[in-house]
Amino acid sequence: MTSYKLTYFDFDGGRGEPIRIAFHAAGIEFEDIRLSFPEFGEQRGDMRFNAVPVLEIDGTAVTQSNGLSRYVGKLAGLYPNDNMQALYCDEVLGAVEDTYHQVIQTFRLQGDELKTARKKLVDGWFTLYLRGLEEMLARGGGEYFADNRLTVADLKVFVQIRSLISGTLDHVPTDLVERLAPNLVEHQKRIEGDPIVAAYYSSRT
Ligand SMILES: N[C@@H](CCC(=O)N[C@@H](CS)C(=O)NCC(=O)O)C(=O)O
Repeated sequence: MTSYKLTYFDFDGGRGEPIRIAFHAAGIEFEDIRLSFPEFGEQRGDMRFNAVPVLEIDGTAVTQSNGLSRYVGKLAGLYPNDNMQALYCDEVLGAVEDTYHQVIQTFRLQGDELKTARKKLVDGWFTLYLRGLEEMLARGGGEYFADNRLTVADLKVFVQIRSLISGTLDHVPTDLVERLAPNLVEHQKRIEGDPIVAAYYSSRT
């Protein structure tokens, strides 16, 4: 039997979370290594690109969250077979990834510098991004981003919108998504209530 070991931070979000949900959906056991920030600091030097997530498949390490989401998504039946639908799915994964890059640039800032950078992000990239995502959701039929069903694209967006709504990012208003892209709030609730996703979180409690 293939062994899987996923290493990511110890929180239910970010780049690692869609991969965990997809593993659960596939019914595949995996070692869920959750590092605290100090633990990551001790180990990052040994990791390719000094970053997580890292998936070890039978001991071979593989990085890059979107590729990992696609790989586990295929095992779970959460990735489209149709080329066009797969392209839609990939477009969404890439867009969310762009957002992580934008947000991370503000992580080390403090005080007024942080406030100014986050305001710029809200008025600039987030506005563009949320509208773009809504457009892609409409293209997919309004309920899912691709293939008219749950795919890893929905998981990736769900995790990020949940984080935006929850207010974990200082100076990003919690009603931003509701104001700019209300259909994404509906989507977030739909995915949270999806039996696969709900079962995953029940298994965590
Ligand atoms: N392109 C990579 C980016 C990985 C990445 O930057 N991961 C972040 C966590 S979400 C990280 O490990 N940051 C730690 C650091 O930069 O020191 C991916 O998609 O997996």
